[in-house]
Amino acid sequence: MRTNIVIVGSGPSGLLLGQLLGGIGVETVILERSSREHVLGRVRAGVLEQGTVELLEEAGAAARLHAEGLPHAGISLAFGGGLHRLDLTALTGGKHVTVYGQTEVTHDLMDKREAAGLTTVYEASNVALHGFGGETPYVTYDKDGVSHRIDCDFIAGCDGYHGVSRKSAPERALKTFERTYPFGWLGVLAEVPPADHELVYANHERGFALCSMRSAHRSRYYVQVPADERLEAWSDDRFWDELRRRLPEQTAAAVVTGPSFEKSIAPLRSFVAEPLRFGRLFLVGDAAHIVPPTGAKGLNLAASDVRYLFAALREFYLDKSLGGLDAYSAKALARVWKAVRFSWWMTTMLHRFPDTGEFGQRIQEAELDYLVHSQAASTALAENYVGLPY
Ligand code: FAS
Ligand code: PHB
Repeated sequence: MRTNIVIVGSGPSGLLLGQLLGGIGVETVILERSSREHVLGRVRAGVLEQGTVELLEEAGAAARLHAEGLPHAGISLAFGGGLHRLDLTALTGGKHVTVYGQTEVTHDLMDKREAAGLTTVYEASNVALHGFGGETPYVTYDKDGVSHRIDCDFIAGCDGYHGVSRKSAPERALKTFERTYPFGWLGVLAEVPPADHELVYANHERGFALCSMRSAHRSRYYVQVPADERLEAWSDDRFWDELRRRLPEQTAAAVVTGPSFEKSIAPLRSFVAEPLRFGRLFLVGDAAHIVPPTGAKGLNLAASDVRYLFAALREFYLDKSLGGLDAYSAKALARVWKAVRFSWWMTTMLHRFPDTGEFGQRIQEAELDYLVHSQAASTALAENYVGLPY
């Protein structure tokens, strides 16, 4: 078999890249190791930057997003018993974010791909990348006990942190940067109305908490837990009690509790791999970088990489120029590192660190107090949160 581009991974980055390329007549095959149902069963991101929405519009996959997504003009920071709203739209000259679950983005992109008759091979095992250091790369994989080979022009590694693509890069050519955090996020989904009409990020001496949502009837909440915490230790009652302890009184009183239908613990880490290109292999999204979800950047950074790589591939196929592909890694990484910094800063400002002590708690509260009363500091947070220019 032959195609223009083999995309490894059917997450948001692989699907979005495939949809955009399909729109300009560039053929792709997506190889996904899990089943379609497993991919759709994941609960992850919830906040889309305007640039991500625009890319989904360009891919023709934004109809449901505009019908069901929730435009948000602000967020609130809770600390010292008070609640402080940041008017993102006023601070950024009119920008906003859209609350729309990653699961829905993935579903919409899968539907578009299937409607276009584009090929995705689910439950593809033993995916292996070959020849990407030269001009004739190819990918092999097994499906239902049969081995297959796909020859292609390029390989897009959209297979996440645990994927095969980054691990296929020549070790001497790859540099990685990492910081792990001594805590994780315990998240629940419940069919209950949200406690606030916008997101609430809470700093509390017991630990961080986040009030988010998926719709006016479905809430997404998180509390910080130790990195080695066991999910079995958390009944719904314990979760709701701990969440309300970490929120200001008026917000806690507005929390509507109910049975969770999803409960999971996500570890937090900052990770970047450089460069993002190895000959005819390109790394995209979580395959190349991971951010703590505090800044709501993970999914949006995946879309950012897709925007740069799509523009470069369009230049190659339509203008026969390699310039965009040569510039992809540096361009994408420049924006990645700014989002990695912002996510690290939000995480260090809002979470309880084991060794931070009373002094550290006071410093965090002082930084938050300065932030919500300084136009300059609030603007800096707002312009990063809604998404920096590309
Ligand atoms: P993904 O990991 O989504 O997709 C990679 C795909 O490749 C997967 O379908 C995988 O099955 C497949 N794959 C892996 N190895 C393969 C192989 N060898 N062969 C073939 N296929 C292979 N971001 C936020 O902004 N906010 C959040 O709250 C948030 N919460 C998160 C919670 C968790 C538990 C995790 C893991 C991530 C979270 N993220 C969050 C980040 C997340 O949204 C990612 O940024 C986003 O999924 C990135 O998309 P992709 O790059 O497509 O990678
Ligand atoms: C979510 O709704 O899952 C969410 C929102 C904002 C974040 C992280 C997660 O910063």
